[in-house]
Amino acid sequence: ITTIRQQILEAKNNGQKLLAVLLDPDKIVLESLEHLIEKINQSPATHIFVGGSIVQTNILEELISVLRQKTNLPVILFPGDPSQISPQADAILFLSLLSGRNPDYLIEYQVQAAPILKKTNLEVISTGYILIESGNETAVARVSKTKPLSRDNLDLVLATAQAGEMLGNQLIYLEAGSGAKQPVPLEMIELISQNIAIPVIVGGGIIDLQGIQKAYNAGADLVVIGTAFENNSHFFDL
Ligand code: 1GP
Repeated sequence: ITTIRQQILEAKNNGQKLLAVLLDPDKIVLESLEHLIEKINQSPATHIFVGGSIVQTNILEELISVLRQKTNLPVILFPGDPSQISPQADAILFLSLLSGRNPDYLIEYQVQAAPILKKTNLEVISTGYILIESGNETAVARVSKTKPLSRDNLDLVLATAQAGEMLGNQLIYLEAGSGAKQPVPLEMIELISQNIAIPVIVGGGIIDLQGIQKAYNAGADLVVIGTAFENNSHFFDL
């Protein structure tokens, strides 16, 4: 059996681009979920990410069980903290917030999550998570109490991504933050993707199809769309 990580790596090596729709359990109205999933199934999406900085509601399990029934797309947890683990998903991005210096998001939450994950069959995908300044304060920065890396300091972002790769991260996620004013700069995507061997995920503030294409052209292997689809379920319609 090939793992989701292997599939992402193979797609990268074949030049095939991937697209994830991010569903935030806190923003989903279960009544509208069937419609949303129908739109996702008609879209070019290859993956569904589930998570958010803070998930207060208890609809995570319900959300994933409906996803399981209504779509064949792989469901990947993208958690803000260890409370957002569901054994029903396929995989989890096991994130380390490399741009920050808050030990909770570098190791404490991972220590708390490990024994929980050991009791599930979730595929654990080690992911270096790098928050980039986006022109506004996003929830990730607020909740994690960390500062994003400057948009202009390409050297520091590259060193951070390379350190993540050396630490054994299997993916690097360049994140502008949900609802970012400005997405991750294209030259940054280009520099990072050309100088690490692992796949690069890019998300935050991408609001149109051209934005997705530009990120791909710059070297993103997987693009994440959250807010734009949340605001308009016809986002992917041609
Ligand atoms: C956030 O990268 C994702 O973690 C998606 O961001 O909501 O801005 O699309 P948006």
